[in-house]
Amino acid sequence: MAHLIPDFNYPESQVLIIITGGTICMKQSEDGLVPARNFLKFGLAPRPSFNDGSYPEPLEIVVDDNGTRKAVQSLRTPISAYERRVRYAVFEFEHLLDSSSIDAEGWDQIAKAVYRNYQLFDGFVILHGTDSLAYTSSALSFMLQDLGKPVILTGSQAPMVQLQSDASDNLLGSLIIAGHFMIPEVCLFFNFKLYRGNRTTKVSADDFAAFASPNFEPLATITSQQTKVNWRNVYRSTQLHPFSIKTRLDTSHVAALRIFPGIKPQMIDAVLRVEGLKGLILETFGAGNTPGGPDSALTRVLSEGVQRGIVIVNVTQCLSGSVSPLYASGFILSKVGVVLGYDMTTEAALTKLSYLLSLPGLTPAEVSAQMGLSLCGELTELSQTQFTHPGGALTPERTSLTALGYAIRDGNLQAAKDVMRGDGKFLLNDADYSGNTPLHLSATGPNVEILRDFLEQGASVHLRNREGHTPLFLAATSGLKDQVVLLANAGAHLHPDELAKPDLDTKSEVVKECWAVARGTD
Ligand code: ASN
Repeated sequence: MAHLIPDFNYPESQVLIIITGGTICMKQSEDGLVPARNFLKFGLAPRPSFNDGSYPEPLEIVVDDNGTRKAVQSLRTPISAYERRVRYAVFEFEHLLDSSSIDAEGWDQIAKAVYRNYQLFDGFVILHGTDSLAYTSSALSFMLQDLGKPVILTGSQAPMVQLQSDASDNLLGSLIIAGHFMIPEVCLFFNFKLYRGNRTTKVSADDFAAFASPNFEPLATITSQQTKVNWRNVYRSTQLHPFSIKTRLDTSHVAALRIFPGIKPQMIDAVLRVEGLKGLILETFGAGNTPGGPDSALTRVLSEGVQRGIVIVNVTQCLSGSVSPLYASGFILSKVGVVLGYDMTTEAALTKLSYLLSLPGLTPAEVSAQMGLSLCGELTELSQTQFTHPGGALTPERTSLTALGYAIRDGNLQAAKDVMRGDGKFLLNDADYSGNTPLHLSATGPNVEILRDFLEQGASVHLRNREGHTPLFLAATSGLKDQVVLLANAGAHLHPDELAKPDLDTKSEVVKECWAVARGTD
């Protein structure tokens, strides 16, 4: 596996922990377990694995839409197996929740907290109850768009303050991954496994192995001291857009219904006739089957619902596998306009439908079409017999990186492409001995098209080299305006440490101009 973070002298990373509630931060009360405030004080500061005792300076976080900043206490972990410390601060929801009460408004609060603080932190960990964790993880995967940094949701089955608990392992694992690995996805970490958030489902009410991702293998696994990242499967946005959020999912006009032997068509009809209903997730048997045939009352009810403009999505009630028009009973559903949800979980299908229904101007036919496509890795499209990604490749070869260095220096796009797509491929986000990734190298190269090519393959704009510099910083200090503009448009920003540097001492007008663009003051 690639040494994404070589083991020397990297700058410490900064992670924001957003606390929404859940068992992890709960304490016993007369009425049972309830979330308690000041988790940093009672849950983290007293534990050596979360606090190396250095008590660093407070960190600034943004707390509201007006950009109000507040300095809050930060802590540092001891040095990790990758010779790096993770420094973190905590942002606690004003009203902490048992996650069974979370709704679209709560999802908005999380998305906004990430958005406001996006440029200040390298990664985000969200503490959340387990009950609706798979729903929230799925929802956020659609809401956080063109994400370039890790957002990891976690929680626990037992409170942090309980003697035997999974809380410490889950939080520490999340913090380490968010602080070390540039996995730009909404993920769920539990019981030593990192999953793609929109592939998860809660499978146990009390076991520490509470979550599974039945149709998609974990993105990473922690085994003793090692974190093994399955880089091939990491999803990267290949759109050159900066990070943005979409809020206000429409959860008020959707429903989910599970088929069972003997279900009455009138029951389904009653749900389909609920005032204002726009979408229904239908959990069917096996590979997508319902009772009755083409002429059955049940098929008629579904067909009429579709004709009235309701988007009905077929997902399986099995834990794993995909729906398909394999059997006559499933085939007829597709024929009357019920959408195949392939191998989506109910959680992903429901939140995706809520997301699509909240977009202005989409017709039911357009929503249906999108439901059958993968928007951010939530389903396996039929053509994807094997998920591959241009960034995922074979074992890294330093020789390839050297060859790439020459191609970039010479501005030879074809040669750069040949190296990237040739046999001796390395990971797109791999780094040389100075910690420079292909994007760092191309940010200062003469041919901006090479930079564009790497960005279009999903290269991360946020990785920093050993000196703590981003590709944007290198391009700006080199006075390469095209490169600076392209990187900024692709979501790059200067790291707070780069912004904090004393004002640039240069006579070069073009460097000054580049700095203005990079700082966002242009
Ligand atoms: N009821 C809790 C919650 O979802 C369960 C948990 O976190 N383990 O908030």
